[in-house]
Amino acid sequence: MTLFSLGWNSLLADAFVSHAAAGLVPARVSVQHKHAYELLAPDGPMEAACTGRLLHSTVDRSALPAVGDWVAVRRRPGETRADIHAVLPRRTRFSRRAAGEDFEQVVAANVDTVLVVTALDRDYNLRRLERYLAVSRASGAAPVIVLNKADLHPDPAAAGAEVAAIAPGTPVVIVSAAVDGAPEPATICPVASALAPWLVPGATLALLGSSGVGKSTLINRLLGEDRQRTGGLSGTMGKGRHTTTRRELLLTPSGAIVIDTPGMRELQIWDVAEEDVDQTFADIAALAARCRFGDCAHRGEPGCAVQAAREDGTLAESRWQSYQKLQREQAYAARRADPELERANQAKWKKLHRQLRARNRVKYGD
Ligand SMILES: Nc1nc2c(ncn2[C@@H]2O[C@H](COP(=O)(O)OP(=O)(O)OP(=O)(O)O)[C@@H](O)[C@H]2O)c(=O)[nH]1
Ligand SMILES: [Mg+2]
Ligand SMILES: [Zn+2]
Repeated sequence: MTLFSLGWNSLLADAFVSHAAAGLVPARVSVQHKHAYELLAPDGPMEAACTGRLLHSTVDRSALPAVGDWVAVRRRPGETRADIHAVLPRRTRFSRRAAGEDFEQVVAANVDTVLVVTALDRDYNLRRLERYLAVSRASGAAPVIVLNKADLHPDPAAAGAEVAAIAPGTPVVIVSAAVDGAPEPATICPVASALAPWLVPGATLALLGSSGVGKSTLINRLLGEDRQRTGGLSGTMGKGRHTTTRRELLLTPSGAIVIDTPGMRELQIWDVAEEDVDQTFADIAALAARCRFGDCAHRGEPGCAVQAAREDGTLAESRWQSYQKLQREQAYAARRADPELERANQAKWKKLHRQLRARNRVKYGD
């Protein structure tokens, strides 16, 4: 194993110069436990913990190591244990709002391709896909949609076309991980060949999606062995249980690095830019560009192309609603991240309320 087979590159090497001078070595986080980490390095795996100094100097917990991160460590002589002194800058990071909390949770760092996995069964949900695509774009990684369990769908190609229509520009692959290798309809490609364009040596792929869609089954196909536990007993385990309970970075024989993750029940947006939402809804952005007024809010203004498309059915109402919901969440997230913007927003509302009050005073007198 070399640094490069773990995803190392020249940018990281540049960022590491000062750490190397301090006698530290690079390693990549493969598993994150509550207080400890498992790392991969050219001379083997190690267990590690952050130094007290790193913990105390880190104000924002999202800056602490996450799976996929590169860290600068000092190995304890004669031990497989190490101390993490620093986290290298992240090229990309897939973040969400931690479930039920208000802080950023880095799901995976330094990911090149996010495989957004959906099953062609009850899980299939276009609105959730849109959400994953927007967050993937915001992460800096390129999304690829993987429609799994094609064997359970009467017409997988039609489902693929439907998904492609809501995800312009995003590749869609249709697979059947559990029955891979068996004789299949020609439309279903074996997992490894379907994903070949992204299975590049040194590239990092993260598999994300709801529990039970087949992320670990897909990874086992890529590993060529049944290493990851899969939800074979999901029926008896009861609903809502995750088979995979931790995020883990694994090396595949193709040379690509994959990150398995526990299914996400919900994907709350943490930090998504307006452009990421607009790119996800490129069709709506293109319509909006044709509205008569540059600042059209698409709420009944004359010459509104969005309104016209909703009326003639070219823009599905569900997609429009989905866009608006994501846009509201994006705006909320942006305000929280930017106190200046939040103050401006509050001032705007205060002014609006004052005007309303003044108007009511004139109307009703008081
Ligand atoms: N019919 C069918 N079943 C599949 C396919 N892929 C996976 N499964 C089954 O779906 C169940 C869940 O698969 P997992 O790979 O454990 O799903 P997961 O996404 O890793 O789930 P979590 O780890 O809980 O997030 C297992 O029983 C698999 O055998 C497929 O292509 N077709
Ligand atoms: Mg799993
Ligand atoms: Zn408009």
